Amino acid sequence: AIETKIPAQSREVWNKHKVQKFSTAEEFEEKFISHVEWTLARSLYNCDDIAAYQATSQSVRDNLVIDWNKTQQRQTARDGKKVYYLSLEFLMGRALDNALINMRTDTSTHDVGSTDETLTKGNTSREMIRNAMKQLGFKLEDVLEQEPDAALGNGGLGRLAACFVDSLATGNYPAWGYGLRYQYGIFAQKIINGYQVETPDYWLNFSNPWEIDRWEIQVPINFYGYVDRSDKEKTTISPSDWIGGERVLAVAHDMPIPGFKTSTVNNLRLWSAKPTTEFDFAKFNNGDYKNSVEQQQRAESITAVLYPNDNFDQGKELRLKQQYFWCAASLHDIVRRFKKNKKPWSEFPEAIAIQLNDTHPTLAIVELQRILVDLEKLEWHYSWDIVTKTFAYTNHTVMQEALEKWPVGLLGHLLPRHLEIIYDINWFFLQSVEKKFPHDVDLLSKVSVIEEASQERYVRMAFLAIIGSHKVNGVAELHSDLIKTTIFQDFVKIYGANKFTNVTNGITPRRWLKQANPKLAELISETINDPDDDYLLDMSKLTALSKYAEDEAFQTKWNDVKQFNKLRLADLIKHLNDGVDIIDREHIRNTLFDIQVKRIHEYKRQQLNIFGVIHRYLSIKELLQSGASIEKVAERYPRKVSIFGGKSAPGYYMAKLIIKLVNSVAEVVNADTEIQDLLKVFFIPDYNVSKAEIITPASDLSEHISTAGTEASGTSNMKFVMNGGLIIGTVDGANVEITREIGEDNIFLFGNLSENVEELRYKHQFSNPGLPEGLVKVLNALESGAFSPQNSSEFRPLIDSIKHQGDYYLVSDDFDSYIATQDLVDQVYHKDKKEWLKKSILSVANVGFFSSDRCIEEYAETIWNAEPVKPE
Ligand code: F58
Repeated sequence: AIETKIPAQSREVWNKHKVQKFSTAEEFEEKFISHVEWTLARSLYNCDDIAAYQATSQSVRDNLVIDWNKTQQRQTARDGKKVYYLSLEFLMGRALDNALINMRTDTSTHDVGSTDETLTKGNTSREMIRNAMKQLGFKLEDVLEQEPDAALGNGGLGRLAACFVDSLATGNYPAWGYGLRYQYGIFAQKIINGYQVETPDYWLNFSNPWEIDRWEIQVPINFYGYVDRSDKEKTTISPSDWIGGERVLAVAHDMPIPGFKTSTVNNLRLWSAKPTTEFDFAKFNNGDYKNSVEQQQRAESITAVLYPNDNFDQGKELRLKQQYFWCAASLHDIVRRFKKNKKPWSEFPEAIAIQLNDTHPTLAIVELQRILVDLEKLEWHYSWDIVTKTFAYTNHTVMQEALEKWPVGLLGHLLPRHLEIIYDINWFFLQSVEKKFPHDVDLLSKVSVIEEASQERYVRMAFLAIIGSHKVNGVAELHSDLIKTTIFQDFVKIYGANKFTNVTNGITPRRWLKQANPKLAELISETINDPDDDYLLDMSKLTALSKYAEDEAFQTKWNDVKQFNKLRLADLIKHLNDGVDIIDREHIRNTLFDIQVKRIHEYKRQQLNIFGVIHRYLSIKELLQSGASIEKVAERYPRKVSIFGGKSAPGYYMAKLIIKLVNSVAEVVNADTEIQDLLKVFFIPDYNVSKAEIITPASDLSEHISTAGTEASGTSNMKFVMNGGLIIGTVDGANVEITREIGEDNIFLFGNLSENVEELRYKHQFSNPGLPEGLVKVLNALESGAFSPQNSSEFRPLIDSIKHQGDYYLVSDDFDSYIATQDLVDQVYHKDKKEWLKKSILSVANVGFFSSDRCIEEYAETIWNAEPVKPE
C-alpha cells in the first residue's frame, strides 16, 4: 500500500540502487574499510582494536538495518497483534558477538547462493568474519573485548527482559521492547581494601554503534501543574484538562534485535530526556534567566542514571518521574502507530498486547485510561474495558520491601490528573468488591489501591497493576503459587484463580550456551549430529545426549571442555588479581570450582556460603593441628576454589559487609601456606553480563541457596545447568522445576521448605534455640577478629543478625544441612568422577525447558494471544 503512493520513476531509481547486505568475506572487508575511512575518519595506519570494533559493528549493523526495515514493513503489512514489553531495565551486555551468532540467516529465506563463504551455512558468519578480520590484521576475540556492556539493569529482572527480546525476535513475534536509555547504567564496582566502591559506568563514552538515534521521534511529556476544573459540570471521570507545569521531550533511540536463524530483526526503543525548545517566558520576563535555564537543564537528569537497587523500593521522586516519562512516551508512540490504521478503538486490545515487567510501568495503565478519556473523549467504562484487556502484569517478588508504593502526596504533586484517575479506578473497583462481598469493610481496606494504615497514605502499585490487567503471572511455579496464597490472596478471592497464572522464566541458549561456551556447543552439535545448531531452537534435541551419559570416551571429552573453561576463568581471576595466580593450574582437574555470582542480598544468603567456607577452613586447620598430614586432610576436604561475585546496592549496609567479609576471608585463607592449595577464595569484582559469560561455563558447582520462598525464580541457576554445572540449592524458585526436569539425583538440595519458614521465624522471636555447633565455631572465629585483626568487631552486625535479631533469613536453621550437603558434593566430585560427569551430562540433556523460547511461546499463547509473523 505504501509503495503505490510513490511515483514509478522514483521507485525505479530507488530499486536500482537498493542497498545490499554483505554476504562474503570480500564484501565484509570492503564495508569494514569504508566504515574505518568514512564513518570513523581513520585509516589503515591508525585503526586500533577499538576502531576495528566500531567498524565491524557498523558493518554488521548495516546488515541488521536492512532486515530491520523489512521486518517492520512486513509486520505492518500483515497487521498481526503487536506485543510491547515495557521494562525499566534491559541488561543486554555486549551486542556484537551475539549479532554474529544470530545473523546466520535461514537457508530457505536467503537469496544468496550457499557457498562456504556466505552467511547461509552453519557457523560461517562468525567464522567468516573471524577470518576476514585476520586478513585485515585483527583478532576477533580482542576486537569483541572492546565493547562495553550495555548494563541498563540491576540483575535478574533486567537480564530476563534481554533474554525475552532475543526469543521474541527468534520466534518472529512482532514485538518491541520499550525502556530508558540511561546515560549511566549500573555502577562499576571496585573493591578497595575489601570494600565495594561504586564508580560511574561511562558506557556511552565511545559512542554506541548499536543505537539508531531517532531525533525525529519526540514526544512531549508533562509533569506537575494542575487539573482545570473550572467547568463545574465536569466530574473526574469526564474528559479533563491537565495543565502541565514542566515539560520535557522524550527522544527515541532504537536498538536492532536480531533473531537467531531468521531475518526477523525487532526493535528495542529506549527513550532519553531532552529539554524542550520552549522557554519559560514568565520566569524570563521576571529577570530570572538563570533559573529558567536551569530548569531546562534538569530535563536531562531524568534519564541520567539507573537506580541501583535490587529487590528494594526506595521511593524517590526522580524515580517516579523516570517511570512516568517512559510510560507516557511509550504509550503515545504505541497509540500513534495504532491510529495510523484508522481502526475503531474497540479493536485496540485485539491489535496490541502490553506486558508490564513488574510494577515499574504501572502508570502506563493510568496513562492509557487518561489518553482514552481525556484526549480521545471516550466514555470511562468503555475506556477501562480497553485498558484491562490490553495489559498484563508480571510479578517478580513476594518480599514486602520490594513492593512499590508511592506517597499519595508525591504522586498527586507530580501527576495531579493521574492521581484523580487512580482514585476513580479504585472507587469503581471497591464498588465491585462491595457488591460481591457486602459489608466486608476489612476486605475493602485490605485490597484498596490506597493504603491508609500509617499517617502517610500510599498508592499500592501492585494492586493497581492487578486491577488494570487481564492476567497476572509469577515467574516460577512455587512463586506463582505463593503470590496466590500470600500477597495477592484477596484478589484471588475477588477475581477467581484464573486471572493468576505461571510462566516459568527461561534464558536464551544463544547467549548462554553458544556464545558463552563455544566449546560445549561444538561438542554438542557434533555429538547429536546437528551441524546447523538447530538444537538452539529446539532444545528437546539435547535429550539425545542422555545416551552418552555413561560413555567414558564422551565423558572425557565433556570433562575436557570443562577444564578448558576452568582455565579460562583461572586466567580471568589471575588478571583481576593483579597478575597473582591463586589457582594451582596443575591440579585444576581435581579442584572443585564452587561459584555464587548474583546480586548480594541477605535473602540470597551469601553469608551462609561464606560461613560454610570459614567452617571448612577451621576444620582443615583443626585436623592439621591434631597432627593429620596434608594428604589425610585432603581426603576429608579436597581441593576447592570458592568464587563469589556480585554488586550490593550502594546503600545496603549488610550486603556491603558481606562483601567485605568474603574479601577478608580470602585474604586470610589464600595467604595461609599451611593449608597449601586445599582451599582458595576469590571475590570477582564488577560482576556483569560479559564476566558471567566467562564464569558460568567454568563452574563445577554453583550456589542457589536463598531462604525458601524468597527467590521468585532465579535464572542463573538455569545458566549454570545449561553449561554442565551442578547445583547446590534450596527448594526455592525455579530450583524446584530444575529438579523436576533434570531429576533429583542430579541436584544437591538442602534446607527447610518454604511452608515452614513462617513458623521457624515465629519461633526465633521467643527462644534462642541452641545454634548448631559448627555455626557457633564460625561466629566465635568472627568475634575473635580472626578475619578482621584491625577491628575485631567489624563483623558484629552479621553475628548479631543471627544471634540477637531473630535470624530472619534462617541461616542457623539451614546451616547443618548445608554443610552436610557440601560434604556429599565433595564425595561425589572427588570419589566418583564418573558419577559426577553423568549427572552433568544428564543435566544438560534435560535443560531444554528453560529456554526463553518456551517461555515466550507460553506468554504468546496464554497471555497475549499473539502469533508469529514469519519471513516469506
Ligand atoms: C528478580 N527480581 C527476582 N528485581 O529476584 C528473581 O528471582 C527472578 O528470577 C528475576 O527477577 C526474573 O524474574 C529482580 O531482579 C529487581 O532487580 C528490581 C529492580 C528495580 C527495583 C526493585 C527490584
